[in-house]
Amino acid sequence: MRKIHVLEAASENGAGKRGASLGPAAVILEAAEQCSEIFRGLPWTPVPDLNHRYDCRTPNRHAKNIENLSESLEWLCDAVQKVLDAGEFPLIISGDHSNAIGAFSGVRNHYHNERIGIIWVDAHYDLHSPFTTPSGNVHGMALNALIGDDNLDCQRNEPSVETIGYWEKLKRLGHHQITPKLLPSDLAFVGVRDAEDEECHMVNKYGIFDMEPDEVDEYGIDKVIDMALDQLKDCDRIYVSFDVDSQDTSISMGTGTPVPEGLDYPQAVRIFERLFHHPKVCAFEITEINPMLDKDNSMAKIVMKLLSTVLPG
Ligand SMILES: [Mn+2]
Repeated sequence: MRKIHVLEAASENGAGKRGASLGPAAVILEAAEQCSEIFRGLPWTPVPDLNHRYDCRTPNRHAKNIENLSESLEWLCDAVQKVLDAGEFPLIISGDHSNAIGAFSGVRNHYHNERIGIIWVDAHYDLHSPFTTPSGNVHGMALNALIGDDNLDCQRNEPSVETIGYWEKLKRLGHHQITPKLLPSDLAFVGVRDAEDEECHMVNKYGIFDMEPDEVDEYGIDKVIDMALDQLKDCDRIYVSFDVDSQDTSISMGTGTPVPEGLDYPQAVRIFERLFHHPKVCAFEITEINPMLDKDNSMAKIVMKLLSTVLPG
């Protein structure tokens, strides 16, 4: 049994709405409320963030608050690497999805000679760049930063020199400033159903593995997981990122960008059961829980139930 180390990464500088920084706290609160034992005895490390510097008048309107992210995600990168260096398994409970840039960079630092893929369970592709984003929210750019393709075929914005400088720094996070960090062939999407044309262009250009919720219903979740693992069969390691908005809005609205017709609860359970302890999976992220947008902390309750299926206690 691997030794799990929880990293609380509360940065929400990449989100369009406030409150995702409270997601990790909402999960802790729920564990206490339920007298749950699942976190008892697990090392739990909070990672510093720069949420106090969030500025709604950020000068970087095509990558809002990237000036904070390019700095704070270095701490998460280092934290993930240290956990892996210690032989432990990082369970990252993060604020918004831009944290994946820091976390994956830390995985890349540790496994520097290995091929690392990603299973991205989400309602969104998060493949925008400052050159294509309609919102300027960096949580919608996480995978673009890792793939390192600015998607200039679909350029619609003229980011400032300052913004481009920070963006390049984010793409080069980690040792040796490596970019790209991820091959598009080593990425598998599950659950995406809310995408913009610019992102679809990249998915089509690279032929990225992509299973929408209706296809998950059609094939069955186990078959979809088999197919995703087969797509990543040449990878030595796999990073799993579970955005809670992959789930249907009937489960909870406690997330920044809820989208109807998502994954159902049994499908989410299978994703945890099949992937959390999979020998190739080297880190697992849960993200975008926003109790400010929730009722009765229901999303954190769902996350607790999902974690209970894979953590002892
Ligand atoms: Mn999402």
